[in-house]
Amino acid sequence: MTELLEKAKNALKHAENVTALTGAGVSAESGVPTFRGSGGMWKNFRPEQLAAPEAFKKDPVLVWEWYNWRRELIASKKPNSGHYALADMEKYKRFTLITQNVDGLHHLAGGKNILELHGSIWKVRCTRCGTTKIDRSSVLTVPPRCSKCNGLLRPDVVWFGESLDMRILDKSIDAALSADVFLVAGTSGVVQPAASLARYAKGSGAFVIEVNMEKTPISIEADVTLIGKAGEILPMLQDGWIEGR
Ligand code: BV8
Ligand code: ZN
Repeated sequence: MTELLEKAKNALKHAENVTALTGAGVSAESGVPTFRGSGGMWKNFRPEQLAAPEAFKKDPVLVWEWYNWRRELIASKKPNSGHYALADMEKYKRFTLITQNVDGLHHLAGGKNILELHGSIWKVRCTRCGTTKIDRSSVLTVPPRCSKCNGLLRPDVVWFGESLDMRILDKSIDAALSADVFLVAGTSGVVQPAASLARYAKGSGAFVIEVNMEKTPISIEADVTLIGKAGEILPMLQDGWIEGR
């Protein structure tokens, strides 16, 4: 591992543009269950069954009960050393953080240049008038109604089968294509189009570093795959980008 770690740190030391892509694994050590890990189940439902427009149409109360369960759980969690290490990188590099996570923990850790590819659990959107607002209360009345038009509110996240916000996706692709180092942490590399960003970065000459507890479909693009916890490995990488100051 140390040889791979040194290789990764060296790449970070000489990089000017660094782009990171994170997934649920980066929040795991904060106590937020991952999507496909064992803790991701809720009342025998898999996330993919509830994070979908059809599920919301069929039973908005059930979907809102799931989101309230997640909001309440996440509201009690704090960023971990992996979040803080990534937030720190912004001080030394031209850095863009792309996250698939909707938990807001990268912001809480002090990150500024963050692209929330799949939206935020702390934002709600009216299904009738489209008004969006940030609401950080840990539990919402079910189902929540719009203060403007009394329309049904939904979580302002991207569900399976829904297209992403093209402005955010375009910025993410640009950040992948312009990266000297592309750092992928805590994602199973299953969900598209997020998982393809590593291939775009690789294709345009980036050095790709993967941090995960296991190999993933992204590992084939990685120059270095560091197996271990993001909360432990990302701080080890940190002196790579500080040395390069
Ligand atoms: C789209 C927001 C097209 C909601 C999420 C059929 C029909 C339609 C689309 C598709 C289809 N087939 C495939 C698709 C594409 C689909 C998709 O990718 N499906 C997958 C399941 C195959 N994608 C979509 O639908 C996307 N939209 O394609 O639109 C389109 C275009 C035009 C018009 C209409 C449609 C939208 C995808 C977004 C879905 N929303 N979340 C919410 O959160 O409530 S995705 C969800 O998965 C989360 O965002 C999560 O972050 C994300 C990815 O999962 P991971 O983050 O990777 O988490 P996971 O649990 O999988 O893995 C955790 C990893 O961490 C593991 O590798 C583990 O080893 C590691 N780990 C654990 N602990 C640690 C660790 N690593 C380090 N340290 C640790 N301590
Ligand atoms: Zn409304």
